[in-house]
Amino acid sequence: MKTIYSETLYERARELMPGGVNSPVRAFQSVGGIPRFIHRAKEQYLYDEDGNVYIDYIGSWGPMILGHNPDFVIKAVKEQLENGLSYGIATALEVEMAELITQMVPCVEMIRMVNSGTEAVMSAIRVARGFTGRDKIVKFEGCYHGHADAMLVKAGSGVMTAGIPDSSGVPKGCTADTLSAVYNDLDSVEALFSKFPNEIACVIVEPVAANMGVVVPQKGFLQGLRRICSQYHALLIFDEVITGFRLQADGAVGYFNVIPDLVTYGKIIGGGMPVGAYGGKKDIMQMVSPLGSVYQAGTLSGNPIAMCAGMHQLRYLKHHPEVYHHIGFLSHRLRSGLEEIIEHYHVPCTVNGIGSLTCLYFTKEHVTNYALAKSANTDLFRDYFHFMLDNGNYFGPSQFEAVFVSNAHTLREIDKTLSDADLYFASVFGKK
Ligand code: KE4
Repeated sequence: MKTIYSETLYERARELMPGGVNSPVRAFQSVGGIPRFIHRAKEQYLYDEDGNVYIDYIGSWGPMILGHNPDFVIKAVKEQLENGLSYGIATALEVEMAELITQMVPCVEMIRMVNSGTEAVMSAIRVARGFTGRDKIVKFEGCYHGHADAMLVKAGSGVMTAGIPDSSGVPKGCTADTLSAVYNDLDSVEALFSKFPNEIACVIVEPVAANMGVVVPQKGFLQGLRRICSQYHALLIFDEVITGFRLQADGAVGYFNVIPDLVTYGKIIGGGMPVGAYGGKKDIMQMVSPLGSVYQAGTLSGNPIAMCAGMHQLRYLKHHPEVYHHIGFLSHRLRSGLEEIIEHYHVPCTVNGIGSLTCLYFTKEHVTNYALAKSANTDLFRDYFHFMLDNGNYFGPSQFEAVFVSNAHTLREIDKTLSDADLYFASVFGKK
């Protein structure tokens, strides 16, 4: 595959940006090789600067649930552009967006728009601390909640990919109140509450842990977190930056039927534009400035172009539940096809997934938490990743990221990807 333009761009980029990228996972650090610089995207396909075409299994890490550039979203954004890019003043679009999200997820009674998932989580944590008057927070090893200081403790995603369980530059004081528990292990949560019964402001959890690959909550896990938080008067925060509006229209809240006190969003609600949000029970959200004493602000929060793109995508999801059937069906096909292949060639892999989120782990272990995810053979993953990339399948360049399927994908792409995977495993593990 020709990659000369990507190589040239990467050389220039590395002189100007740390690692040549604006977000670490894009740098191919754990898989090596040249990141393919994308020129454009449409529906389920990416087109790089060298003219290569790829099936997109990254989808901008979740936002592009309908595929790239749905015509109706682009049309609406083009029209909105004529009205201006940003005002820093209240708009009807923000009211309509707030009405839409609170209608789609009724436990979100009040919401605040921000500009990223990180900002949403950072703000929700501050609100939980302000509302409870407590300082400690509980997160789970391997879960990633953005790069706010307090969250960079045994985080997932790029932090896990880089193998740095914590980050330098984060003063001890910033993480002193961040307690880590083990995903799918309620005892590890109970132990923290027994030790600090009146000091924990909140438990924040990815309802599906999609930043250490894809780890699905075991039966009763989320319900258990709800029970423990209620028992100790701590808030339960669902970080739905990935699962929100992806598992189904009302996200993990509806899918698992567990009601958190606060929910954070990102990705899908921006339709590809920089958007995050946090919301929940009105009495909690009324803590937020200018109404309450918890300060939070943002120049471009509720930006009209971002609201327009996000709202049109959300409206489509609200009125077309068949999207979830389609992306779930294709993802199930991908997972069962991969399982058939790894079984046939006796490959040391397992497949996790739920809805349109999938992960092929290069370990025989059934991955239910961070320690098991870390047992994956990242060298094997690297070899598989490049074979698939060179054959036109653009997966996330890390064993610890999810595979995203969009409504634009069809059986044709899934079957092509499976046939490429079959070729790879046959070449490495022997003929069928
Ligand atoms: P952002 O600040 O990147 O918009 O959102 C942070 C965040 C918060 N919570 C969850 C559950 C998330 O998955 C994320 C960000 N996800 C990663 C993908 N694993 C973003 C990709 C990247 O860092 O480039």
